[in-house]
Amino acid sequence: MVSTGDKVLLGKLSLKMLADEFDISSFELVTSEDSSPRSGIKINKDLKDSYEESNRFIFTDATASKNADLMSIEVSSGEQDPDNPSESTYKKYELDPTFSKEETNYTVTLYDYIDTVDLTVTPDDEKAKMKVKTPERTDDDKLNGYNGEDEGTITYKEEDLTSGTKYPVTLNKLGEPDTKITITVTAEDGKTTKEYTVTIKRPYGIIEGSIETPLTQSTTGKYTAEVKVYKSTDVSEVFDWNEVESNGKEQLHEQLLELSSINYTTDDNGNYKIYVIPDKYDILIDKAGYLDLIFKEVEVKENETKQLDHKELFAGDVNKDGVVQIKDLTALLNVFGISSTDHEYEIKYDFNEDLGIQIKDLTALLANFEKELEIN
Ligand SMILES: [Ca+2]
Ligand SMILES: [Ca+2]
Repeated sequence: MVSTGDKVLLGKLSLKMLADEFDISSFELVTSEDSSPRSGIKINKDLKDSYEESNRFIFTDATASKNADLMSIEVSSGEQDPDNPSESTYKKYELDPTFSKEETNYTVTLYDYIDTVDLTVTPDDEKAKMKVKTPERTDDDKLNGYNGEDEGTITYKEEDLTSGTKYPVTLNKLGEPDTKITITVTAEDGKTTKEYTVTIKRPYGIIEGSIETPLTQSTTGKYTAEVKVYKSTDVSEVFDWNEVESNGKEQLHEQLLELSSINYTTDDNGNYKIYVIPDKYDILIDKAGYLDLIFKEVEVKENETKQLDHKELFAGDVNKDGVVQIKDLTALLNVFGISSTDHEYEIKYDFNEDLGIQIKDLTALLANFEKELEIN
């Protein structure tokens, strides 16, 4: 209602909002704070209140915020231990580029042997809602929908993301495509959205090789062994390869088993193909009853395949001290003639894996007598 000071009705003022994203029901007339002369026009807001002190009115937009920005994205692993900082396993990974609200695409390059990272995201407006999409894995830990070639077929799961709370993301394995994380922010208005992506890259190289154990050829038809991969820096903290020759190899097997390693088993044909983070590695090929085979200081570069020589494994080192000797012979003779049903039977005596410990095993041991483990 627009009227003069003495309450003569001049007319009605109606306002129409042309943009539909405003909720007009929550609009309000607010007097301006500048000291313009009085207009002499009084506007009745309702029966009790009226405006007449100002010549200007402002509509306030009391509708929901359109802010769909993020305030921070953090990718980390491990836990912080505030009571004991030295015990903290927490590690924060750098985003490239550094976070800013305007930049929506980030990359993290990860050089750690970990399976998951934590994603902690905070929206700029606490009333905004967030969802996160991450690659889906199958029950047998495969990248769902991935056929080994086309990344477009990978399926993603979407879940709500809570502000400032760690969200665990299972990483794609070394050799698999990059892990793509998409965060969708929906502003308070429920309409304005913004998408941020974080791509986690895991540089890798490949160690490939093969072994054979001719003794098992005619029995199981398989060549299998354990392949243990050690970081050379971890090994060098315990011993120096240059001193192994002079200091003896008796303890080598035990020392290596005490260190943390990445463990694989060859396929039935003795082949192995291992995805590793670019670094220098020592590799132990271990088969019960057989002499160890070692490749030391194998340097693996990004996107390169390090091909290790095809090797035969030699039977007879029952006690795993790096040489086939009288100790192994004595151990074998102690169980000579038994079969796999006997409680004393162990595969380490049964070099040809035919489930009996007999002349074939003894012959193999004697054929390799005084042979030593091989370091390449
Ligand atoms: Ca031995
Ligand atoms: Ca046998």
